Parts: sequence; C-alpha cells; structure tokens
Amino acid sequence: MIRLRSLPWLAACLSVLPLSMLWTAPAVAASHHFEMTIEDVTIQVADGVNYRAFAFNGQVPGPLIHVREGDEVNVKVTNLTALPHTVHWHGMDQKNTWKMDGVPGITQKAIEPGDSFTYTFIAEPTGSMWYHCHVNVHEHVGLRGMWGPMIVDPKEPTAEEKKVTRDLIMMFSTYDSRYAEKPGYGGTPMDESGMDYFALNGRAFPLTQPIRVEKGDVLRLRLYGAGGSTHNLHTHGHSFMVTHKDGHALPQPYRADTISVGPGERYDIMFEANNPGRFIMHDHVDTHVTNAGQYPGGVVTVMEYAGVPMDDWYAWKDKVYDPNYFYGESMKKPLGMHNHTGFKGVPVEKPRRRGGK
Ligand SMILES: [Cu+2]
Repeated sequence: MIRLRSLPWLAACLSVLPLSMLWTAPAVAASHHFEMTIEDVTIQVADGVNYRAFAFNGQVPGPLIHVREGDEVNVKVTNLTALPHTVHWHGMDQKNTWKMDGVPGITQKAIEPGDSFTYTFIAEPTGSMWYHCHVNVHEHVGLRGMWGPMIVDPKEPTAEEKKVTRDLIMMFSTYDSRYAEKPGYGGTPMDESGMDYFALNGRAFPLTQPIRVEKGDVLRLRLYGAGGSTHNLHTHGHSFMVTHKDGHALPQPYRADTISVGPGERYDIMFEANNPGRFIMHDHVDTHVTNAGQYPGGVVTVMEYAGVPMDDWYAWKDKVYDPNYFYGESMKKPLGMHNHTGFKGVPVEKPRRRGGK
C-alpha cells in the first residue's frame, strides 16, 4: 500500500488538483427552461393606432432569450389566443431535432388555442437569432408582432465583441392600419399597398425611444427584418463596421453608413460613439419615416450624447426615457429569458361566458 505520507510530492499534487481543474475545465453547457405564453393584446403602434397582436408573454417584441452556444434550450409555449400558432427558432440548426423547427404541417401540428407545446433544442450556431410564429406568417409575423430576439453568445467572443459597451436590438416591422382591429385578417400580397405605419421595436416615431450614449461607448446594433419590408438604416454622424450577417461573423467586415435589411435578415453593426451631439438614425426608405403619410414618423431614433443640452425646440426634449427599449439593460443581465414591461400590450378582454342557468 502506498502511503501519501511517504510520497509528499504526490500528496502536494493531489491537494492542488481540484483547483487546477477548475481553471482549465471547459465551460459546461447550461440547460435553460423557459415558459412563454401567446396572448391577445393591443399595442399602441402610433398615436391613435391601437393594434391587435398575438404577443409572446403579452409583449411586442417578445421576450429576449439570451443563451450561450451549446446550451440546451427548453421552452414551453402555451397558446392563450383564439387562433393556432407555432414557434420557429430562426437560425437554429436543429441537428437531430428537426421536429422542433416549428413549421405547421411540416414538423408539427400547430398549437391549438388552450394547448401547450415544448420545444427542446441545442443553441447553435451563435449570433443574432430570433423566433417567430410560422402559422399564417403574412399576418402573424407581418402584422401581429409574433417575433422576438434570441441571442446566442459564442463561447469565445472576438476581440471586437469584447469592446462593446452598448449591445442593442432593433427590430423593424410594418403595419396596415385597416387591419388593426381585425385579428385573423390582413397581410396578404393584395393588401401590400395598405402598409401605412413603420415601426422600430413595435412602435413608430415619436413613440420610439432615443439611444443615450456617452462618448467612448462602443455600440453593437443588432438589426432585424422582422416584418415583410426591406429597411435601409442610416446613421447620421457615424459610419459603422458591418460585422455579422444572420448571426455569422463576416470574414471581411466592411464599413458603411447605410445598410439594407430585408425580411428575415439580421445584420450586426458596430461603431464607437466618438462624435458628441444629437444624431438621427433612420430608415432611408422615404415612406418608412411617415405615419399614414405624415413626416416625420416611422423608423426613427436619435443618438443622444450625455452632456448635450436639450434645446427647447428638440422633438424629444421632454421624452420619458426607457433605457431598455432596445433591450440594452436586459443584455447586461445574466443569461436567461428577459421580459420588458415597456413592451407589454393591453390584454384583450375575452367575451364572458353567461353564468347561471
Ligand atoms: Cu401565429
């Protein structure tokens, strides 16, 4: 029998072994369980435009799902609306889990009103991914806000990614006010000319929010074509590097000041806030900066640098600021699913059943 006392060097090795293993152990993939409802709500897209939505956790955009590469994601989805839905995890490979792809009639039967379905899959590949319904997409995704961001962090972020101080999510969509109060209808190609409201995270300017920065911040904007139109985002006073397409790091990032984001597409852009002032950031498709034909409206925000005074005539001088409108605060939190009360709609009252006999 070997006694450790007789082999002091071995005892010393063993005593430090657990600690040294801690330093070198590879990151163990986590397993996340989330619960998500789909609810009938009304969201305010613009002044006087209250739009019926089928909203994930009652909000548009849906909650932020933030996980790491290789994690197991398990989401129980409960349909509390009067119409069937599914959830497609846009960008996920679904290796050996194709039945979790969320396409009705192809990978599953739609989730009927009152029913639940649990999606389980591995989060891969990394990047700016998203989820959306796959039932009657022209209406449910196009008009009813059935989408939300899913960010899959890489195990090893790049040097550029590590510099980011403000990680923000911007989802573009369009609305047809004729169908605002008509859930179950709208969004077909024949209706296309009726798109009259254009939104950034579900609201049109001036109901959107500014991006408040300090000089020296490094911004990463994750741009999503969540609706049926192509949006051309232009940043005044700053050019940016286009670093990722559909979540994937570009082998050769390139510099630009306007970027076209089509339906389903995602682009990540990064730049330093190095030019103090107040700079608009807007969709360069001219009709997309109107509300029912009136300029300014639609897809507009403003970069506001700390220390720049609010002039009397500034459109947003009295703006009630929501620091999480682009999920910037949620992105700083630990991995998980993050709701944002600022995105909540107003629940639609269900018709009451008659009581008694
Ligand atoms: Cu749906």
